[in-house]
Amino acid sequence: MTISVEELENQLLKLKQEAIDAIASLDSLNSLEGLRLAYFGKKGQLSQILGGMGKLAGSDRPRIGALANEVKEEIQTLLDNQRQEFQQAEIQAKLASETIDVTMPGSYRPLGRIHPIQSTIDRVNDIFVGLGYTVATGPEMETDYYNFEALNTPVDHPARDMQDTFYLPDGNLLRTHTSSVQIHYMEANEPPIRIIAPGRCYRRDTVDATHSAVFHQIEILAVDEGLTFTDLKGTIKVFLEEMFGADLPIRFRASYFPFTEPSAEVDVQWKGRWLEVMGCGMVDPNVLKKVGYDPELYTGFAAGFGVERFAMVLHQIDDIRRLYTSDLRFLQQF
Ligand code: 2U9
Repeated sequence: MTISVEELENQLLKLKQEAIDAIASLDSLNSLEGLRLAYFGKKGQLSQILGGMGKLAGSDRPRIGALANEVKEEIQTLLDNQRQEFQQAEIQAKLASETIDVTMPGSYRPLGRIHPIQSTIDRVNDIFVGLGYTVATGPEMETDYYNFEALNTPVDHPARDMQDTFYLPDGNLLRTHTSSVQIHYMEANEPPIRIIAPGRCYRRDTVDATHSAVFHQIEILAVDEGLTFTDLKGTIKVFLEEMFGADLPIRFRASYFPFTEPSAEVDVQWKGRWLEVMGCGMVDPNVLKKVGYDPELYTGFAAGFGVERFAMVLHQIDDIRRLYTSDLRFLQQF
C-alpha cells in the first residue's frame, strides 16, 4: 500500500508544530527527556512517520528525507534550547538558594574558651618546656606498684590513708597522683631526666569547696648528676614568679612525702597572706634504686601541685566545684 508524499509532508509538518507547542509548554528537564523520546525514541512519532517512507515512490523519498531531517533538526534544536534554559534556571535557583546575603547579620555562634583548668595546665607546661622539660603522660588506671610501691609507699604505709582512692575489681586503682608517670618514664629512659607530668587524678575525698574526688595535678621531676635542693628552690622560684609575678615572696616549710627526702611545702605571699601552693623535695634514693638508677651517681628533685588549687588562687575562685559544673556564666569569665 503506497502513501502520498503530500500525506507524509503533512504528517511531518503537523508533528513539527505539535513539537513546537509541546516544547513551549514543558516545565521540567524530566518532561523534556520524555518528550525527546516521544519524538526520537525507537517507537517515537518521527521514527513511525519515517517508517512510512518505505511505502513512498522512490523519487519522493529524498524530498521527504530532507524534510524529515529538517523537522528533526528543528525539533532537536528547540529541545536543546529548552534544556539549556531549564539547566540555567536550575543553576540560578541553586545559586539563589546558596547565595549568602553578606549584608545579613551572621548567625552568632558563641566561641568556646579554653577551660581554666586546661589553660592553667597549658601555662605551666609552657613554662617548664621553656626550662627544657618534656611533657610526659600516662594511664589514669594504675597498679598498686606504680602508684604506691615504687614511690616508697608500701602497703601498710600511713601515707596511703591520705591518698585513699578507687580500687577496681582486678586489683588496679585510679591513680592518686601523676608520680606513676615518672616511674614509667624512668624505667624507659636513662638520666638526665627533665619531665613534667600533668593529668587527672582521683582521691576518695569528701567533695567540698576545696576537695574533689577527681582533680588535676602537675608534677615535675629532674634527675641528673649533682642536683641539689638549691636547684629545686631555684626552679620553683622561676616557675612561681612566671605564674604569680616577679619578686613574689616564697617560703619553703619542712614537710614530709614518702617519695622525697628532704621534703617541703611551698607557700607564696599572695594578696597579703601566705598560701600553700605546692610540695616538693629531693627524690628519695629508694625511689631511684627501684627504677635502677644509682643514687650514688644521680640525685633528683620533684615537685607537685593541684591544678584546681592554682586556678582558684590565680582567679580568686571560691569553690572548686565551679570548675566542674559547666556553668557558662562562670566559664565565660575566663
Ligand atoms: C617521683 C619522685 C618524687 C612528686 C611530689 C609533691 C611533692 C606534692 C602534692 C601537691 C598537691 C599532691 O595534689 S596534691 O595534693 N604533691 O606536694 N609531689 S613532691 O614527687 C615525686 C614524684 C615522682 C618519681
